[in-house]
Amino acid sequence: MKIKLLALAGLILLTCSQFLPTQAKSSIHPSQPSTSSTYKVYLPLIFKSYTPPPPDTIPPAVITDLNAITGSSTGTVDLTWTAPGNNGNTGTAASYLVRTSASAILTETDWSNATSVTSGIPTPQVAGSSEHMTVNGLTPDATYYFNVRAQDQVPNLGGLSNSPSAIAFLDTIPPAAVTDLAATAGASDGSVNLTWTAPGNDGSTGTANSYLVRSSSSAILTETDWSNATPITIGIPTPLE
Ligand SMILES: [Ca+2]
Ligand SMILES: [Ca+2]
Repeated sequence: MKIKLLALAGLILLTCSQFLPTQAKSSIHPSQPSTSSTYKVYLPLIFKSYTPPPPDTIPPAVITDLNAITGSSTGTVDLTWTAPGNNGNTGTAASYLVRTSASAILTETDWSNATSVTSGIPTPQVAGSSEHMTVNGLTPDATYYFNVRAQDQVPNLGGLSNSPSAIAFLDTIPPAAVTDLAATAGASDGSVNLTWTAPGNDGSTGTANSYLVRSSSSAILTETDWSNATPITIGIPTPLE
């Protein structure tokens, strides 16, 4: 197709050149000697008017489906919403602003008084996409309200979203009890080796945060025994999975 078009363009050029004045022919075929003492070159003049694009005055659309649910790790809430666009619901916004408060964020004054969420905010996807983020560092078991609005590159700021609430995740499930603790004489004077199987964060699932180890001259079988035992502070490993 490209070769055919080139051939056609060449044919038109040759055909047209038959009707051009001699000087013009010379400009098309510079290898041919000019018949005139004055060599004129005819240059096509292209008048190109430049109109700057109109300024962007259209903000992203209001987010109307913000959803907040309790997260899955300590002090978190998960937010989801549908991405607005750069202009209403068209295109892609430049960034999101997320704020949280102990009460609903329904007015610009509420927004001004709310706390900015600064980490975990996603980069906007094209309008209509599903957005998700986890808000971290919240007080477990406390209720938080949220508001998310988008802005474009100008920035034109979108309006306030709906303001749902959720309770920050509180972990109420302790690690499982260690049931296979074994103690053997250590290799050096005054040392004992302890071995056990790691429990999880929730029962036997996940990874615990830390271990507490205590010793006593008698068996530690009850919470009272535990209270009276001596904490060991050196050599305690970080829990494994
Ligand atoms: Ca815009
Ligand atoms: Ca847990």
